[in-house]
Amino acid sequence: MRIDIVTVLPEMIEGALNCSILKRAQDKGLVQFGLHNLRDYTLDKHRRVDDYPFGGEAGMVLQIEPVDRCIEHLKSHRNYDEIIFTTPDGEQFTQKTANELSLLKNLIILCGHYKGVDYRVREHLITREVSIGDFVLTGGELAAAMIADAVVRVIPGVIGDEQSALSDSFQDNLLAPPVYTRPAEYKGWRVPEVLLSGHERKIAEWRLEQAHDRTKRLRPDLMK
Ligand code: 6GU
Repeated sequence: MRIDIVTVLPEMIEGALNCSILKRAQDKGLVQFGLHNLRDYTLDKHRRVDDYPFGGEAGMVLQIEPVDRCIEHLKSHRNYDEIIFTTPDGEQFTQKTANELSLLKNLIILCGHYKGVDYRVREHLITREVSIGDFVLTGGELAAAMIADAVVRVIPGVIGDEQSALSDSFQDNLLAPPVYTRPAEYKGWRVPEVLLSGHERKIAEWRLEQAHDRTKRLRPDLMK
């Protein structure tokens, strides 16, 4: 899979893509990232990519020209399955969205800008608008990094079989059960005995029961 991210702040995203599991996924050839600075696509001699809004509101608006030129440039190299725009008024990004997007071959994520982008970008250039929750970020960069992370980690082979992404919280609408590691006792706080028993069936039952209990208590909305 290939993910191209278009942004005015590539440095805000770069670190997130180039460490740990996402780094290994790139090294294994399971994903390829492209980071594109919008300023490289403007014809403006001062490399400006935003301007005052028509109608006189506060704040600056990202112009359509650099966005269009960048997307056209990318499209001249590949066919894209989806061109996503990150914005707080988009559809809610969920595990289901991540699973769906992980099946695509080529994806563009265009990062939103604090005061918005020229609406013609949204009307004509993008195919899907995504929000990561009901709160507002300074820009879409952290959202884009988060989407890339959630999408890439469910690509088969990115995470080892033992810690399969299929046992994640939310994959089956259940929160994950608690996990523990050595020592079995610390300051008198003990690990649940069943986990030390070696009894596989009982352990599986315990985990499922814990998943149900935690979901009912913490996220009853998922149980419906
Ligand atoms: Cl995708 N962008 C911004 N700027 N804020 C957000 C968001 C996205 N999702 C939630 N808040």
